[in-house]
Amino acid sequence: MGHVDTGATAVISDDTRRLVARLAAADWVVAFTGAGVSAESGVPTFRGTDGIWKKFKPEELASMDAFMRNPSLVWEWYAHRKRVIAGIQPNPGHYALVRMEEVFPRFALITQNIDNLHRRAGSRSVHELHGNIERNYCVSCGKPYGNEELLRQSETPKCPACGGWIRPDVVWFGELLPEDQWNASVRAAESADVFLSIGTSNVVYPAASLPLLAKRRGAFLAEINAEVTPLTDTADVFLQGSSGVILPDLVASVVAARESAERQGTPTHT
Ligand code: BJW
Ligand code: ZN
Repeated sequence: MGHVDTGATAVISDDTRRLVARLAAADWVVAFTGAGVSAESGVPTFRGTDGIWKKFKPEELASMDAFMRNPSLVWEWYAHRKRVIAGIQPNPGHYALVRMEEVFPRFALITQNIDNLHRRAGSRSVHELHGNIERNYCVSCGKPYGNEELLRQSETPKCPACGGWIRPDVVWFGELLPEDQWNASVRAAESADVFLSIGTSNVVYPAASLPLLAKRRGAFLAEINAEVTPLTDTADVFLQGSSGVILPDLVASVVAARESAERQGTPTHT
């Protein structure tokens, strides 16, 4: 356990060494992210000691039933989070994942996060499993809406076209994940040489089945998290700590290892 310490007395764990070696030789890498990756930007996580669901019950806010029962309560909660997210910035963990996209011949980023910070950081191959808080749509006619026009008004927005309620374009409990994003994520998980599960509690399905699928299909499974999760025992390596610290160090080590392999004429993928 532990992460790469780049200080004078570098302590590199066995798990980190094994992961760097796998990534140095990898062709197809998948990163699967959760709320922990955005925590260092100031986006609260869902579960755990500082999680937002210590204060709010998910079934009272993150479901269609909850929304139809009390649209203004649910909209207000999202409007608040939309404003918070608009005011914060990606952190070094997000930028390290942008770098990974440049380093590996094939790379996909699968995220459960709705905050759009991966795209804002510059990642391009992003599959969003749980939607995006910057988008909204009418529950009656499906018409899409951006945030700007809706956040200017104080009341719960209704669709000018048909009068239906407008909701955030996020996936609530009991709802299906966007089919195209899900299918692309399954294909990536099935193909990955290395699958990185980063900053997710791995308890929300079907997303949490992706690391297991990847491992079953032969991927080397690495977990990076501040705490142990239900996935930890299954993972081939576990790097415990903050993604904003571990990921930049990891990318730097992998880039160095790939460059050195190239200089020595060693093929980087097997
Ligand atoms: C750090 C760190 C740092 C902190 N560095 N690490 C039994 C009953 C009812 C339902 C079900 C059931 N069993 C299964 C279900 C289905 C349900 C489900 O899985 N429920 C479980 C919770 C039990 N799933 C669904 O309903 C899904 N749909 C579905 O299954 O459709 C089929 C179906 C159709 C009809 C009927 C039934 C089924 C949809 C799931 C949608 C999830 N949506 C949310 C809300 C999005 C909108 C919003 O934000 O408001 O998505 S829930 C919430 O959890 C959000 C997240 O994407 C998701 C995952 O959370 P994540 O990212 O893992 O965050 P945390 O907070 O849990 O963890 C953070 C981690 O980071 C921790 O481990 C920390 O240690 C770590 N960390 N700082 C590194 N700096
Ligand atoms: Zn409408």
